[in-house]
Amino acid sequence: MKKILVTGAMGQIGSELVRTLRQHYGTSNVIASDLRQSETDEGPFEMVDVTDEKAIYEAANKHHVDTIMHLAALLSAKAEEQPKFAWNLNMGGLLNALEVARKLNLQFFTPSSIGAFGPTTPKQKTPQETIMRPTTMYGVNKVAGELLCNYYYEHYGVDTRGVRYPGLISHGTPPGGGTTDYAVDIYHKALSHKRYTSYIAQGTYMDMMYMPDALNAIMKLMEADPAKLLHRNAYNISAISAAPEDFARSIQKQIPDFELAYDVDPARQEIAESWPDQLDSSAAEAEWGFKADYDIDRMTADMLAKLRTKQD
Ligand code: NAD
Ligand code: AKB
Repeated sequence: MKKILVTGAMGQIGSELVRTLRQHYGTSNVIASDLRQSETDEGPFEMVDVTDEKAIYEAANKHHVDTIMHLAALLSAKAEEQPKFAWNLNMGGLLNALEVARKLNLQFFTPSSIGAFGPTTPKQKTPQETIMRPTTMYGVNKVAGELLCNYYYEHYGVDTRGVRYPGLISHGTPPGGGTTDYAVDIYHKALSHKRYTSYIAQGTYMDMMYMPDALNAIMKLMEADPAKLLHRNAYNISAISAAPEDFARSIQKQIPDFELAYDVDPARQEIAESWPDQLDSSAAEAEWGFKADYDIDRMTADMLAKLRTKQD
């Protein structure tokens, strides 16, 4: 039975990952940690600032965990507004968490992102191994983070594992300031206003994924046979390549009078244009059986149904 410390556990991924992990491994075996505490969360929680290595160490040691899932980070759009702060949090936090994993001999997961790629990367079927010259601070952090995780595996034998997540779509905790956040907001506005104004331009494709597929990927990867993991830091995974008009078309199958307008934000548009349209996830499929269950229409139906339930 695993015992896991999750950093950044109150965020978009963490809040749902903690629930899934607790269903799987038992509530007392999953320790949520963050700078802020949820009022509704009922399992073990520690207030941990990841820029403080001692605080991570003490939480991990106190609960005798065998795994760290490190999620605390600043996402792409916010990181562009505060690049130095982003570097300190994204790189400093990761280094601290890896040091704790090394000292306590813990298994380690942290997500990379499609943001690790840049404008010179092939956009279609982006290979597992290809040009990685990102032009954002977030992307620089993600590439360096992948390399740092590999360093800890190669030099210290820490069992580090990671995926390059697409933009994640979920109905729980709102996203924290990324470029792909529009793909969550569009569903909320479809129900509340039957209209959405996109800050990303028509025809701008990015990789997207529904949260249940993202959570399944973590569970599968962390339980995979280590001998098969040739690309452990970090695997391309992919589900839905979509532009704003694809979300609109999918929503219109459920809400026929939904309308999409555009008011492009140049800063986030520039980031979006530097990212791939769709990753090739064949290494993840071959090495640990990655598979996405949700296409855009299945995701839309589920998102709208879940959001309607919350409105009632
Ligand atoms: P989020 O912004 O929703 O949540 C981040 C959490 O970290 C927040 O709860 C915040 O309070 C916490 N945090 C911030 N600073 C902290 C600190 N100093 N110490 C402790 N906690 C701190 O982010 P998310 O979307 O859940 O992303 C989690 C990870 O997944 C990040 O590494 C992100 O880059 C990666 N990722 C996310 C997506 C996505 O679409 N959500 C896609 C690709 C990769
Ligand atoms: C962001 O837009 O910053 C994130 C990501 C794809 O990493 N959603």
